[in-house]
Amino acid sequence: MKLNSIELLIEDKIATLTINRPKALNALNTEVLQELALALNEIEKNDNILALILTGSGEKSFVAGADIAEMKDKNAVEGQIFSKLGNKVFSQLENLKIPTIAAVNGFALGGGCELALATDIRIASENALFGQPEVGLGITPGFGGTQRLSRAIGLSKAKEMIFTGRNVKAEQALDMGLISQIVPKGDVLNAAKDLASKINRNAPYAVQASKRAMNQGINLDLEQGLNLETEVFGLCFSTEDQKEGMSAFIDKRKATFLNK
Ligand code: DAK
Repeated sequence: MKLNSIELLIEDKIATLTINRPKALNALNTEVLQELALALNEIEKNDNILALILTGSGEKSFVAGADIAEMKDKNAVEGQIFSKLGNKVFSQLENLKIPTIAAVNGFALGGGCELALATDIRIASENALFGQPEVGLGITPGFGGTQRLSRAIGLSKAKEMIFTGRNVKAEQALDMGLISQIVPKGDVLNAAKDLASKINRNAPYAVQASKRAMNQGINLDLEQGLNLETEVFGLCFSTEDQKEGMSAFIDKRKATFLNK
């Protein structure tokens, strides 16, 4: 697969996708979105990949939003095509069966904040800056920000961020629950790899089934959510990993799970 604006590295069962347009602070243009779709297709097909990390190249920016230079002159039809592509990629990322981590290494503005919100876990370097500045550009957040930000940090805080367009530093983002960890500048990719490795020590099916239950459950009422949990819990008992995990506990040894 030939990629121009992003890089895909697969190492130790962890895929790392790096958005690589440092001159434009890794802004999302059509090519980046198309290549992300291609790379996600490859990752979906590869059962040996157990976790995905998403980051931006350089130490200044994760993703400084959708590419304003490209968007500026779009007409309504072109805007819709761009929107469809973006929403498809972001949903594909959100619905990936493996756990995903955003390693936010600087600006995460507009579409960049929304991209991070489409991952499961966000960790950030101390220089990271989050924001949804779209209303200042005369548009609404268009890659899920009006929906995923409030689910992540609550409606009132999300409204304050989106209505004001103000940026939020890493410390505040941690307080708000937008991210789960801050690390020194330059360390965020390694921290994300450590986190992915910790996750990958566990039974892959159980991790992935937990993700499915949580992602689907958040849109269900409690009773339906608990029914879903019962279903995925039951299915675990048809896996080798459940037998191995519980036998290892009884035998006082470390479990060796399949697919590792
Ligand atoms: N798009 C294109 N180029 C960008 C960019 C962006 N979002 N952000 C930065 N750049 C480019 C700059 O133009 C500059 O290019 P040159 O002039 O060197 O050619 C280069 O990156 C370095 O930027 P600066 O010189 O501005 O660097 P500073 O350190 O001074 O400032 C900054 C960094 C991140 C604070 C500043 O660049 C900035 O405010 N950037 C824009 C941030 C922003 O507003 N982001 C939100 C974009 S709107 C849609 C769905 C979703 C969206 C839209 C539509 N549909 C449903 C259709 C999403 C919208 C957005 O994300």
